[in-house]
Amino acid sequence: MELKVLAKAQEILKKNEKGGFIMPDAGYYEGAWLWDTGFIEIGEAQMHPEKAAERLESWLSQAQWKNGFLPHILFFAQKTKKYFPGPDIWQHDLTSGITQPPVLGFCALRIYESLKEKSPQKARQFLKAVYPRLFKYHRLLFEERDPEKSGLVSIFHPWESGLDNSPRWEEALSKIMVSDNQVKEAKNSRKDILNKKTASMRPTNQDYARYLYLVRFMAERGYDNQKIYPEIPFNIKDVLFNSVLYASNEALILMAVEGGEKAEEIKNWLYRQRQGLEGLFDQETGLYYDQDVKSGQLIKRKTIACFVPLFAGIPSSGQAQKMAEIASGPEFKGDNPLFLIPSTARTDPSFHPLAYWRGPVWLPVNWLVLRGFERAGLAAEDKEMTKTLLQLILKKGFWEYYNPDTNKGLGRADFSWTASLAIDLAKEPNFWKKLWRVG
Ligand code: 2M8
Repeated sequence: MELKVLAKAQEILKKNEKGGFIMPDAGYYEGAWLWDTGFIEIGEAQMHPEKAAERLESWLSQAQWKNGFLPHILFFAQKTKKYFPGPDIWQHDLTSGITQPPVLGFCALRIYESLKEKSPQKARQFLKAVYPRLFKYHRLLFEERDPEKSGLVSIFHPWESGLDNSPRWEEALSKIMVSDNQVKEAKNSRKDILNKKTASMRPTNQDYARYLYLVRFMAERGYDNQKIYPEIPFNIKDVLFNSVLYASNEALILMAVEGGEKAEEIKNWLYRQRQGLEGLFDQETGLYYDQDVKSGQLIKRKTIACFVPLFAGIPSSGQAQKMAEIASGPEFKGDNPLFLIPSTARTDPSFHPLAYWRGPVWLPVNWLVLRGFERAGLAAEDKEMTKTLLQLILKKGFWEYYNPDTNKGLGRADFSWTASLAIDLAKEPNFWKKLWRVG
């Protein structure tokens, strides 16, 4: 099984290569996305560590803004053929103006460790190139996206969460009023609407009108976080984003130690973060939720994001055990013989098995939870999910997402992060356990 997965996965990653990067897929996404790149290079690190190191270095040096910010897309050209919104909307050279879940810290550590086995000198050079960039990005997040020093950084756009049309964002978005003309404009701009089969699964034109409203809100303020933070209608402490940032900070500490750097500032972030994340736990339901900065309330919608604090080692062992029971119970796994976690709970009023992040199973977030089970010492759940995810991919192919009832592949075929994370699962490395020793 392992060899078959590895061969096909590598074929896909090769096919999706362009301009020195690996795109999410070869057909629609015309650029290199932040968290896709992170997940892609985690798999690549295990096959071609030198290339993975080169690509991450080059992505960081081309995408990073002067102030340290890392945008969520580095485009290949000033004009996109199909993908919307392209650089003309973002108004920031070849990049977008928002970020994405900060997975690059633990991705860089993964590459560093593989490279060290092959060439310690190259590994040191890689560390020297990427560590300061990642540190600067994290510092910016803590200084400008958490001015109140809660230990939790804010996101300003649903796309920053990576789980674009998650029901978690419904209420905050409903407060943004958009006119019929704005909805029409969104409709006319979206070429993916031409592909009827996929378009019906993706966010609606109404959603897009609001997404564009938020982009313009930020662009008009020159992407100045100080101006945006107090005014933007969408200001959320996202539980997945912050858990991933925690794990990337742990990775930065390991890298700092390797490179002889001081890690005090990062340790302080971790201390504050742990308190912030613990505050997102809801006793009644046994899960972790996002917090809306405007209302101060937890957004109690059950989605896969509720489980991601496991990846950061935040839940106590009792909490983790209960979370595993919820994940494998009727609300999430349901009757599916495979242990897969849908993006949204089956009991949520907005659950739909075909609707993008409102139900379908996505590999990267399942991977975060599975590694979270591993971290919590829940070996049975970890093993079972690894087995079923590989079975799913072998039987159905490397899709962007899957129907949680029928397991049918959906969205775009031959998707890069599905391929690269399949490599990580098939090789069953002990690598991640090493990361967990810090914290
Ligand atoms: C999807 O998001 C982009 C916007 O960033 C889109 O729909 O146009 C999401 O699935 C996101 O998580 C992912 O990084 C991106 C590329 O795969 O596509």
